[in-house]
Parts: sequence; C-alpha cells; structure tokens
Amino acid sequence: MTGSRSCVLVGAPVQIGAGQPGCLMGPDAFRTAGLGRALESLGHGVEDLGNCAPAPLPERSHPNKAIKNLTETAGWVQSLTEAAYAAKQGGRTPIFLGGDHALAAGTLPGIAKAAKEDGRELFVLWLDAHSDYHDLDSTESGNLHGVPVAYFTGRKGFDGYFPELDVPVKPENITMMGIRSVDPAEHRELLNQPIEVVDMRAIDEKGVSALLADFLKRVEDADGVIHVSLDVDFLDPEIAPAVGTTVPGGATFREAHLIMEKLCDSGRVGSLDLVELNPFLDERGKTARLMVDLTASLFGRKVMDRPTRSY
Ligand code: NNH
Ligand code: MN
Ligand code: MN
Ligand code: MN
Repeated sequence: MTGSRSCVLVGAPVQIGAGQPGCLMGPDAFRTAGLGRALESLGHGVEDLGNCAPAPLPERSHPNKAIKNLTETAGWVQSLTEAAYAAKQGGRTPIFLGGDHALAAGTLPGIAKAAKEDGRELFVLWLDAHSDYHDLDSTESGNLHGVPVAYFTGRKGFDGYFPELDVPVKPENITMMGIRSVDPAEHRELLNQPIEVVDMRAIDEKGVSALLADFLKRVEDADGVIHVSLDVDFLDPEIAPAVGTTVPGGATFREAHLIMEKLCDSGRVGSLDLVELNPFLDERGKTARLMVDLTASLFGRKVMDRPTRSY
C-alpha cells in the first residue's frame, strides 16, 4: 500500500482543440465512471473542484489560417496554468479531467512552476499515439491539441498568441510512449530534440517494463517528480474506442496496467492528465471505466498487495 494522498479533481472540459466535439463531456464521464469513489476506496482523500472555464482574452489571429479557436484555446491555457499551480499547493495530487490534449498546454506550465518552487526536477511521461509537437506554423489540421508539447517546452512561435511561458519543461526530461503517428514537421523537429520517443516498435521489441525502468532510473537519479499525461489514444482502439483520433496498434490492457503499476511503485507521480475521452464515441462507458481502472492502478490498486516471491 502506498501512502494516502490528497487528490484534487480538476475538470477541464476543453473540446475546441480536437477535430470533433464531445470531449466537453469527458469530466462528467470520469465522475460517472466512479473516479472519485475508486480513489477513496484506496484510502485517498478526494476533493472535486468542479470544472474550470477559459479566461476571456482579447481576440487574436495567426497567419496560419488552418488554426482553429486560437483565442479560446489561449484562454484555457491561461486559466488551467493558474488552476494547476493552485491545485499543486500543499502537497496535493491534482488529476485533470479532460477535455482534449490542448489542456496540457495549461496544466504542465502550472505544474512546472510549482515543482520549481518546491525545488523538484519535473519529468513528464507522455502516453499517446501522437507526439503533439507541432508549433503554430507547422500544424496543418489546425487542431491545437496537436501543439502542447512544443509550447510547454518553450519552442519559438507562441509569443503573442499563447500566454507567456513562465517555467518551461526541459525536453530531456520528457519520455513519450506509445507513439505511432508523427507528422513530417513534428518528426523533423523531434530529431533535433533530446525528448525520448518510445514508439510502438520499441515497445514490441523491448517491452514496456524495461523501457519504463530506464525512464524511472533517470527520475530517481535526479530525485524528480513525474507528471503523467495519458491520452486515450495511447490505448488500442479495441479496448478504448472513445476517442476521435484512434490509431491501430496501441497499448494493450496489460501493457497499460503494468505501466501504471510500476509508476505507482516508484512513488514519484505528482500529477496526472486524463485526456481525449470523447464519451459520445464510447461503447456503454467502457473507455471511461478503463481510464478509471488505470488511474486506480496508478494510485495503488493491486491484485496482491505484497511482492510476489518467485519474481
Ligand atoms: N498530429 C495530428 C494533428 O496535429 C494529430 C494530433 N491528434 C491527437 N494528438 N490526438 O494526441 O492534427
Ligand atoms: Mn495527445
Ligand atoms: Mn493522441
Ligand atoms: Mn498534423
């Protein structure tokens, strides 16, 4: 049993970053699927802060005409940066209920600021089919859930469009896992960056356990704290259909649970995004329930609550 936590649920019903509507309903689907009850049953305190809203900002536009909903997305980034920073105070564990992945452009800068004040090195485990590494010039879909990693690592080109970034996340502290859809412009930029990209081929060949152990070793050597950003499309669409951007060949039920179990054992997870759940596309709540079960594993649910002797 890991120690008991003070969990704070922060609803972030962002859907304008995704290509189709529905993520607006995500926070309530997580609540309905029993996220709070699951955490309480593990002995954690749970406070639900309700849902955030985007800050009202002056209208802005970008020369890239493909971009959709720039002003409102920037408003979400501003309000969620503040909400994440506030939720992290007092040693609490914020869990952000998305909402599409544009929300990570707000949560990570807030978490990074809090970690810096606490003197802790922040690491990010980005579990996703996609690298979300476009900048505002390179996105062709114009869906801004494709840009958060570029923004929160401080890449150029966001000035005057997104809020000024206070504390960037270090690219060398980011590991992406489950990656199987990278656009050409993202690929070019990722090759010049120390971000670790664990694609599905690496998972097939080496297994999630060894790959995650490498990441956790770096975190431990730095006495760091981990933010996990879990995109539904990290999972295989057979087990997690409720997402607008399914990509075949995703993580299995057991791979995903094993990652959560090992992260739990590390004792170093400080915050979590649950993103891209589109309940309109779900099958009788099965994706929402799987995301809740994965969160429960991350925060201490085990089959046998002791080491297995014959390991
Ligand atoms: N790279 C694509 C784009 O920019 C897809 C991004 N979609 C996601 N990311 N779901 O996780 O449009
Ligand atoms: Mn994503
Ligand atoms: Mn994705
Ligand atoms: Mn794209």
